[in-house]
Amino acid sequence: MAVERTFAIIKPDAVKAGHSGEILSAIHAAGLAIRAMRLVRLTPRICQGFYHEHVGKGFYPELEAFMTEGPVVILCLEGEGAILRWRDLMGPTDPAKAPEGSLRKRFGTHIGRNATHGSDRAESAAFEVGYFFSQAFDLV
Ligand code: DAT
Ligand code: MG
Repeated sequence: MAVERTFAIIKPDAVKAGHSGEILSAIHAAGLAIRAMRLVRLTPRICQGFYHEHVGKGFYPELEAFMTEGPVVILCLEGEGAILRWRDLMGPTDPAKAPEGSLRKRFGTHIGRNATHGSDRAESAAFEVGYFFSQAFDLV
């Protein structure tokens, strides 16, 4: 399996509830390396660009309101098969369907407030890492 980079967010619900440390611990325990990390507050415009594939869907206004309601931790993670491994650690989109021990089961409350984000494939990982982080200054 190839070494990959993926993009992750600790969403506003998890940051506000004080779960950032436990989520970072899970990243370390899984052997994923942190290549960039920053606490930021998304604006509606930044959120629209990031979630461009979802703009116009019925749930998008709720998604934008949630993602801009407070600070988030943005991360670039790296490791063997990092894209799928981070998705597996998070669990599925809906916390109600997530397995015991997964991050969305532990820290999410429902599909609209699900604690974490992870890129779903190589193309979105490349776009999302580049959307938030600069190769020259942020990625170590
Ligand atoms: P994922 O975050 O698992 O990649 P996605 O890309 O389909 O899921 O959707 C992005 C986010 O939008 C998701 O984390 C939560 C929100 N969302 C998706 N479907 C939703 C729905 N039916 N109702 C409310 N929010 C939804
Ligand atoms: Mg997605």
